[in-house]
Amino acid sequence: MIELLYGAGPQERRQDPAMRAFRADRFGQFVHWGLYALPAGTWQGRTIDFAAEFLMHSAGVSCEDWAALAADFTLDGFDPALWARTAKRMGARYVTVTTKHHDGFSLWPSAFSDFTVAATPSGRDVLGEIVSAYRAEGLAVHLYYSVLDWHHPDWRYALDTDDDRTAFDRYLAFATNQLVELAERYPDVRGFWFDGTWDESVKAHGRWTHEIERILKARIPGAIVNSRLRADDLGARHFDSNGALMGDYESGYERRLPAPWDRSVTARDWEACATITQATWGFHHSAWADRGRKTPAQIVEQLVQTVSLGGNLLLNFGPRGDGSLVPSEAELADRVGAWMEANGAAVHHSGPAEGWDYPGWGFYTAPMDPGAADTGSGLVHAIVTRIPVSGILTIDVPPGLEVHKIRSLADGTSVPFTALDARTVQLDSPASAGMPLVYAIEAGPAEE
Ligand code: JFZ
Repeated sequence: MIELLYGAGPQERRQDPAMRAFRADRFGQFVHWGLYALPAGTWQGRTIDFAAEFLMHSAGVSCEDWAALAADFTLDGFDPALWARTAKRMGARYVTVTTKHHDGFSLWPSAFSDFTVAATPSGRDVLGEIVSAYRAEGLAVHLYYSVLDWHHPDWRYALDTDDDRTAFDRYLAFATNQLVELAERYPDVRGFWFDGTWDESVKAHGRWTHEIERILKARIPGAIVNSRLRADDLGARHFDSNGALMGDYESGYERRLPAPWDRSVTARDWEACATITQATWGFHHSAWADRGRKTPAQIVEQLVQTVSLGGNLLLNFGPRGDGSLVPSEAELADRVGAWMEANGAAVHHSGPAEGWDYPGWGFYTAPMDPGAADTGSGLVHAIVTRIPVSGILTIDVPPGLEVHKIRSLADGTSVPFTALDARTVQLDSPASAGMPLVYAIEAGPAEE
């Protein structure tokens, strides 16, 4: 054991109401919105097929030129109530919204910066309107904050000189001010999602990452903070130098998921974030971004794979520069929502199905019942995402259990099956239904 002042806290998994609610939610909406949605990947006629929120950097735009975009941030199509309804219909139970991305533009009228919505034509508190709209729909709100800041003169990537160190200390004081301001202005948010913490400068300030987590949790009891914030005394990130998770949940799975059979991840809380598009978080207008757009079935598959492994999925939306939703993203939300309407019981309040091994043709999830220790009996949901060519689904029943009944979750109809032996059940697989089919399997102790 290495002695650490700023390593992981003593607690194991949090079991307080906020954390339990977060865990049970399973599905969240990520929103990346800022000035970058206006140029949407093109600067002065040059389209860069790379993340739109990186355009200032990738097109080499000066701070002054980038800041001029604020004049065009007119919110003509901005309807936060519609965003919130869309997210809710999709089955998301929370939203994580960018308050300040790497370009440094603050979506709230921060007292600590001139580069905020206060300098846009409307001057409206955009973030405040978003928070209120989602809260009104009953969704929890988490605030994304990039520590990396291309706009602030005191930001440093590395600390090579005393001047760098002094400047960066000023920068961290600024970030602290902004974060405390966020906690004060929006006290009913549930958590903070940190980003832009990978540079040497931040890694050398494990103490600050530790301190800001403590400060935010003192302001907002129960606040949930992702592991990406944290570095320890030695600069180890996410997991401290002793291998313990820092923050409340692991947030390293980005545009990828743990392998379907990797049960090791069920030991902790985690959240993966995913794009609908190929590799842009902010709105990008080009065919390059559209090319990789996932279908509703792909999104559902990622979601159930995540839930089967005890994680949450944060699915990104990148509204357009005027604040309107991208039509194909709104449509995808509706189609995922239609599936969730019928099958959400396999997602919300669900987690890994203890004892049910990865079947290859899809995923098992089980209702989360924190009270019941003997999981593995009762109800299990089988989500079929990959139909076997043979047309036969084989279910390997955990030892000591037997299957009593199988029905279709969506319409309740009972599904015939054959018990080949104590451990093996077989049924005719569905024909392609377009969207994953969910079977509710009722199992109980095997009669000797
Ligand atoms: C970061 C941001 O740079 C990006 O714009 C977006 O906000 C995303 C959610 O987070 O990008 C990352 C961060 C971490 C990894 C990859 C991209 N990573 O750990 O592989």
